Amino acid sequence: MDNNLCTGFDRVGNVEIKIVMDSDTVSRALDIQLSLNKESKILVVGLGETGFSVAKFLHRLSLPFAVIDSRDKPPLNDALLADYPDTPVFTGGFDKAAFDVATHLIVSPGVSLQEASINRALLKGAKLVSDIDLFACSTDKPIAAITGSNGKSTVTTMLGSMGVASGIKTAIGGNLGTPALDLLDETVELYVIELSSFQLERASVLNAQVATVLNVSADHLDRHDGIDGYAKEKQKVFLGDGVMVLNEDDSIVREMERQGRKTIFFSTHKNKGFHLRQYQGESWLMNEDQPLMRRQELPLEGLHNVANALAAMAMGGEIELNVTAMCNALRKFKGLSHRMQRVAEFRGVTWVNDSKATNIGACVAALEGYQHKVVLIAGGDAKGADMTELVPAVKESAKCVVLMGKDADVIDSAINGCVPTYKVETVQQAVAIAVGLAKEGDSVLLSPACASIDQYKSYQDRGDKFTAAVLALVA
Ligand code: UMA
Ligand code: ADP
Repeated sequence: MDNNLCTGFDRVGNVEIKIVMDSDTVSRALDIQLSLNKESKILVVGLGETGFSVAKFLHRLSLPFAVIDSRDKPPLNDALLADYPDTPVFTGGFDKAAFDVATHLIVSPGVSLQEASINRALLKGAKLVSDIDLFACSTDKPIAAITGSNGKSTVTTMLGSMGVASGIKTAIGGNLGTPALDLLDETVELYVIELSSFQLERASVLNAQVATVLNVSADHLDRHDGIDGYAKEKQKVFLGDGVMVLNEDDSIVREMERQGRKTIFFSTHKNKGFHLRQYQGESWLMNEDQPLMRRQELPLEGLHNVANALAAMAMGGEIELNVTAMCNALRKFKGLSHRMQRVAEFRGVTWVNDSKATNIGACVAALEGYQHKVVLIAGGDAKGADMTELVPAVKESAKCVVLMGKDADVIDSAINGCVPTYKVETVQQAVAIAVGLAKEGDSVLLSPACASIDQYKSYQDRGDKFTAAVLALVA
């Protein structure tokens, strides 16, 4: 990894959380902004990566806390008890008594706020806090915050590499992987943080110097109050008074513009802000009338990745990154695994792993990137989304669809015979049947439009199994 790019510290054997500002300043900020102090009865809800990072942080500030997790054996239970054996830890359910005494709940993103015990405690006056609040109170260095239904990880990584290319010590993390609190370090000059709707839902302090909502399409509707509620949570990325970077091409995002806030737009359709247009006979990424780089220099497929690059450049400009360095970083950016990743070419058929397409928006973007018809492999847990929204892109770009997982029937009903569908149990079976369906010149695209949780450990696991099956076929 580049010396200037850090994604947190080694957890085991290095439990010290480094706080950028001195402990007294941070403690004062926590007290003023979150009423969090030594008198508080803090309950850390969830003992995964986030919960453990919060525990380390609170311990460092000598703030007493207890931890609770509904699982019998939470993943970081042993690590927590090894490092802090005196911490009260409750597992195997959300014990009501622990919630009854809590004045502050620091709730991990994977835990729904609709959980009865949490809901009750909040109604009784407990304060809801997120790890992002704690993080924001602990640094005065610039934060660039990225959210959206799709493209967060790509833009976070792009912007992180632009920071490095500009010679700035840059830390990237948040929903991307390393919890924000684990990034804190006095040498860091720029934090680039990916934020999910769950993280934002429970945040009240952020004040990013620059922030974006990349796009809004149906996702996680099983955890949010419809698309409007989901979009409202996403807007919390603009807490504070920093610069807003908005997608001109997304009607929900465009409406987020606010009077009195500096706003920069990006677009792949209109000549506005950071945009794509014909210039001297070629397609160029532009900032207003300033040419930035040729589209063909961007080594990523799909118009959505041009939008991602424009968003990252718009954000980078606001934290004064060097334009040449940003363009160079983009020229070298090879994309992330499981996102439109070419796995193999076999007998004239291209196999593509887009397992990270866990919602409709991502699958539609993938399909729209093709000039020819594809064999689409889709299905899994639809998370309550309306699958009819997938149909126009399927009609346009898929010759047939191989369906798997919990909501295969839901997608099948939505497609309603407009292209042939085939049902299978596993992604390996999907590969096996797709071999016979794809002809020379076709692509087979795993872009499930669904979460993997019903059948696989993660989207990575699903993508890895797809890749292994394809490579076995080629071998
Ligand atoms: N869980 C319980 N009981 C509990 C606590 C958690 O059953 O008491 C379950 C949750 O329902 C969930 C799992 O445990 O299925 C993990 O939840 P968590 O909150 O403990 O997760 P962390 O390990 O803290 O990881 C979280 C993010 N996970 C989620 O939002 C589910 C990670 O994003 C993130 O990288 C990490 O914090 C650091 O910031 C992952 C993710 O899947 C990549 N995010 C979703 C997405 O991108 O779509 C939002
Ligand atoms: P996120 O972190 O928001 O899930 P990723 O960068 O990991 O975003 O990409 C997730 C999925 O979304 C992949 O299938 C990818 O091809 C697709 N994707 C990436 N950027 C965009 C975009 N701007 N619009 C629509 N889909 C996108």
